[in-house]
Amino acid sequence: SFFLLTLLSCKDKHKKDVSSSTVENITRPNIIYIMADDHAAQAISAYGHPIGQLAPTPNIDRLAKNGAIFKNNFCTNSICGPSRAVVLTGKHSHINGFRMNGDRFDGSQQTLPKLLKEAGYNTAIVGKWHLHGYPEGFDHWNILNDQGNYYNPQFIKIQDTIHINKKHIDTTAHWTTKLPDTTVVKGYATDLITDYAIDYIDEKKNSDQPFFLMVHHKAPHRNWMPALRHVNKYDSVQFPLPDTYFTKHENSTASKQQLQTIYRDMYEGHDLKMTKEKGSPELAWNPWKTDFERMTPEQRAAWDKAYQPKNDAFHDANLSGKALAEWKGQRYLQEYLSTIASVDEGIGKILDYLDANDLTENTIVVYTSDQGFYLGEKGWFDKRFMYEESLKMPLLIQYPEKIKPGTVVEGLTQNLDFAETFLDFADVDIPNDMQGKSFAGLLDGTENDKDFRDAVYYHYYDYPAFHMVKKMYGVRTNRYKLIHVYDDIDEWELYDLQNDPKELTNLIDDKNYDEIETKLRTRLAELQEQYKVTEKEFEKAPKQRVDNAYKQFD
Ligand code: SGN
Ligand code: CA
Repeated sequence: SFFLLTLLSCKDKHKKDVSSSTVENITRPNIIYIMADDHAAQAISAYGHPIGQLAPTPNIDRLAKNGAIFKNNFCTNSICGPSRAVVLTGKHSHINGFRMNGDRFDGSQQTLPKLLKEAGYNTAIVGKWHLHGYPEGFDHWNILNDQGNYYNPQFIKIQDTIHINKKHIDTTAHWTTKLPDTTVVKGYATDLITDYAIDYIDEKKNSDQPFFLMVHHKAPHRNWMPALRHVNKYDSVQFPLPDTYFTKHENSTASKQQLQTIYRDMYEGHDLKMTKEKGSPELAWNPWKTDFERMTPEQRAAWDKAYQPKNDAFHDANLSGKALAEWKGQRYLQEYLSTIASVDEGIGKILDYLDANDLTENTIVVYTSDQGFYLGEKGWFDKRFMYEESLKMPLLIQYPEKIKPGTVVEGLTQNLDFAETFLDFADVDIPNDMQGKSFAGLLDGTENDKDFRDAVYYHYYDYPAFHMVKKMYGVRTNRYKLIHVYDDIDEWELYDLQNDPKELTNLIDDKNYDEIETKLRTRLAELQEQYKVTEKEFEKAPKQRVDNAYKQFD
């Protein structure tokens, strides 16, 4: 009767008769959605960037080899919680209600896991949640509190809500809420999340129900702490710093006023693991003590042993100015990339497990990141901007039944399309109010890259906040990008990605581009109408808040 109800509620496209429903359910694909946090495409070797070549990710690359790699996949709003909310709902931030980190996700709304569950899937999430409140629509969950920690992190399980429910523990407010010590799990976050994922698959592998599993890593989010087995992994590798590492951002006020420049805004202890002086393990500027203090004495000793020689060598070198800025860029890349090493190993473990258990053929495996990330381009770390490094999300998908090995997708896809695509593959109706569209046709070769989408819409709201990246929205086509930066400034930026892929020359005042600008403005207005963006979305923050935030974060 459960399936009967489900089938009766299906509207059109995929009508099935009841007698075949159980059979259909068995052949529905499992879906494993693996999402890292802040993993830049530049740091995945399959994408071909020089940094990725020096820090290969052979296991993530397996997905490209066995399946598809997406070259033009974009987020709608380059920040953690909002990206996750878009993936869950298939709707832009202003519709799903989660515009910026710190908002509360309305769990009562329609979501991908709920739709899959209704259609007969078993649904689960392990790892980072970061949406405030508890996951809804999942049969099983085991999530990090808030951002989570790399070492001995705290996990909250679906069962824990029963135990600690009366206290109403807000999963995101770990700095104000003390979770019970029983939630601390000894180990390294990436490895634990991988193990939890495999435990879940192991439990479900013989069931008649297909499963949908979201595996959300904390890594490689700031403060980039590698596993102990990787702490010296890239010590002797010189990574190429981008040639824009010292650019001045002449014609972008938002770029000039951001606070995410490696050599100016990173915390020397917390981020770069630099020490106060030679011979001492005591960290330089380390405002959030909890990342290191939670390590066991054994972990901390192993960590210090690995870092001491390289930190002492730094003190001996006595660097300053440009050389110091370059050293910091180098140290940042070493930390960031060695943190990714365990993510890649985890993907390998999951793929091997699927192979060994005959699950590969009928399982969709997705690898992506909640947004892109800066690896020193323009001097930056973090994301938020509508420029390519932060706008682009890596995306690789393997599904032997439907996707030919070595498929390259050039079409303009978005995280807005993920829910629709998975529903499509699962043969479940896609609700009309979802705003993206299934790109399944790009994967099985029935649709053309060029015809898929001509322009993507972007809207970032999180200002004033950490890193002080101003509010902006805009449109990106195959070749051009038009951005409106607003709030305490009112500035337009226009880039020709073909002639200026690094987005260094704002063409907004260039007469030769007047016609292109007009067309882009029209397309932007159309998209805002299509996606139901109203005046409310352009509200400014009170000036006092902006001023205070600059003082707080600088
Ligand atoms: C933390 C980081 C920021 C980062 C935000 C949002 N600082 O506040 O650098 O931009 O998270 O990241 S930290 O020192 O606390 O690590 S997001 O991925 O969750 O959106
Ligand atoms: Ca993120």
